Amino acid sequence: MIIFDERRKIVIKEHKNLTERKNRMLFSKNGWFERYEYPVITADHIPLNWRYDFNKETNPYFMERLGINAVFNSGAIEFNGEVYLALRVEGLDRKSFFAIAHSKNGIDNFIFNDEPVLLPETADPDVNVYDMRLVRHEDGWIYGLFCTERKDPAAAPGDLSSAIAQCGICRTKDMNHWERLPDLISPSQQRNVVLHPEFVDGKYALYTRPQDSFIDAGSGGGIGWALVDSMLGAEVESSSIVDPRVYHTIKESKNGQGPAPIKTSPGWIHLAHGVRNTAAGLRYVLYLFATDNNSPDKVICRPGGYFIAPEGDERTGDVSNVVFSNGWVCRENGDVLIYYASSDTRLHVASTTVERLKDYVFNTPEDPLTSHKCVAQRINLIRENAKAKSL
Ligand code: M1P
Repeated sequence: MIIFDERRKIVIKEHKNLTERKNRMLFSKNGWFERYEYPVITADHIPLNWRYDFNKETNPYFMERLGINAVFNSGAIEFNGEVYLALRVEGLDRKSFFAIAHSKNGIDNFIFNDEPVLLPETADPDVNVYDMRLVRHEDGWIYGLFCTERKDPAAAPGDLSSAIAQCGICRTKDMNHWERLPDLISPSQQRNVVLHPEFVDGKYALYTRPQDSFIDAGSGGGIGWALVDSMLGAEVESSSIVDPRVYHTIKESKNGQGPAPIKTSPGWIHLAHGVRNTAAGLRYVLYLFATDNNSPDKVICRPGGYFIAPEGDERTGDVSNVVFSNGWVCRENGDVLIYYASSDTRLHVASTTVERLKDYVFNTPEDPLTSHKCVAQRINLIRENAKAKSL
């Protein structure tokens, strides 16, 4: 019993220190956004009663019974004046689920709902669910679109990896009770499906990411766009490409819409992830682009290169060299909090403002696609700087 009491005391104290720790903004060299000293949520932040058995009789060594492996790709929304996250929490058993946590400043002191989300199932139960995008739609509901994964029924005997990815849909009014709607019907597998917050031509609009197989985008050309009549049985009948994959860029292998875009006066600002292949495996970075306010599927500006790439400790984890984002929040005063995960392991926040995002998006030159043109672009900057008095 001594072990139970001693360990319990230490574990509780350490958890309190971690979850009540203030976060600190770091200086930004590029000026686009600020990183923070600590990740906002890690596996260690998960409430202790979700992991330990607190009964002395059944757990004399005060052991963890249901450990957590990682907390990463999280949806985000402002609700009742606070930032709410729909966290992707992964148990040691590799199954992901959603947990809701909220914070006043969105930077630290997140408080978890009492229990994780027990997402209702459809007639075809999900094996794994992850990467929820939260969107307050103008129809009055908060939607959560996520990836639902099931074993591929056509997999050859012995193939225990092939899976089918599709978009699951749920909605809520209070961030506590979730109604499950039918999964998206689509001619191809889908991941990274995001609901646009406004009706377009009287229809619900979806950013899609058609893919030929579970991992490879294959002939899936990039971030897609589809209009559907209803979210109660949404079906993609035809789609077009908003932002294509491009040879020898940061989005050569795959890309995908991050959270829903933010509406600004020159256009919708989008955050997306781009993937390229390397000898060390896939590298995921985040990039921005803008689309027309009246036609959110028409790109009007494409700053070249990445906006956030994994840095320092972010570069290592379960799936190294990855940053991924499916949540950001634009607050009333124009502050923007970007929730990005590193290496499928932990969740970070970066802060910026709508004004800075607009400056970045509309003033960063587009990728000219060849080394020669990139050098010409840089020489132009150098020569303009020679005329500037501040160098
Ligand atoms: O492991 C990196 C990411 O891989 C997938 O993203 P995408 O479908 O674009 O390749 C997702 O499984 C994502 O959750 C994960 O972070």
